[in-house]
Amino acid sequence: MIDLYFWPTPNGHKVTMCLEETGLSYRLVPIDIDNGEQFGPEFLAISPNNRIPAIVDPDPPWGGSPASIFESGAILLHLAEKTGMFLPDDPALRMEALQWVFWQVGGLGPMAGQAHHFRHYAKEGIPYAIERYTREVGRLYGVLNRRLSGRQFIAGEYSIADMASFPWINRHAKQGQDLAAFPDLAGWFERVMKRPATVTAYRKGEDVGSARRLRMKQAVADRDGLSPEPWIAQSTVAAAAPLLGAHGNSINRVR
Ligand SMILES: N[C@@H](CCC(=O)N[C@@H](CS)C(=O)NCC(=O)O)C(=O)O
Repeated sequence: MIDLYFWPTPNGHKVTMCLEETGLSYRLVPIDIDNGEQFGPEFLAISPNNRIPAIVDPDPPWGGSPASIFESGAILLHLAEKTGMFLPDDPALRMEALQWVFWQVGGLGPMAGQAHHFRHYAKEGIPYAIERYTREVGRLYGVLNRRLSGRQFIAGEYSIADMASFPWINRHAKQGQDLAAFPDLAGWFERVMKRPATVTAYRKGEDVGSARRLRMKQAVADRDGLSPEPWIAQSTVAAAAPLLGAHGNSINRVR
């Protein structure tokens, strides 16, 4: 069974989407990036960049001992190669799909992440940065919109290129984008959103985040002597308590 080190963020959702589509069995290992768990030494051994997602595949196609893999694009490629699914066999089409995976991890993801940061998390509002990243994300949406003109999916058949981009486009409002301005992108967005694997992936992912957030909230309330929240089992509160104050929040966090 594959272990996915996960938090419900766009880069995390890419991998649950792919795992659900392929039918591989997997287990979610929560890494709460809002509370610094990405900086723990055990996770660093798996993900040298201290970021989710990362996987441990106990049975890599090349044999030998379990393989840890970080970077969402590399993980998607690994899962596609392992299963022979979601990457075209034809070499020219395969290269088309890969170009769009690289476009996402090198362009759309980082720019949208900066837009999230400056629009919602920066300690002070910096109009230049907000304008710069919102405009650049809008330009990238235009690029994807053109690519999708006359196509159902980014590389013809549904592929890891679609799984890479969807979770970022899913946060369009947070990036100050209106999908109505990008009709072909909007049509694609609806098609991907309705896939059963997408629905399941998001449900499982959000469950992880909300369960952990509730435990943390209760643990803080307990520590500070506030009234307990009765719907949370006390055993789960105890399990969350050691996490408190471990690392604090990361100001530069990208999600
Ligand atoms: N290039 C990386 C980016 C991964 C990334 O930025 N992950 C975010 C969540 S979406 C994270 O772990 N942030 C933690 C932090 O900033 O400390 C990938 O595609 O996997």
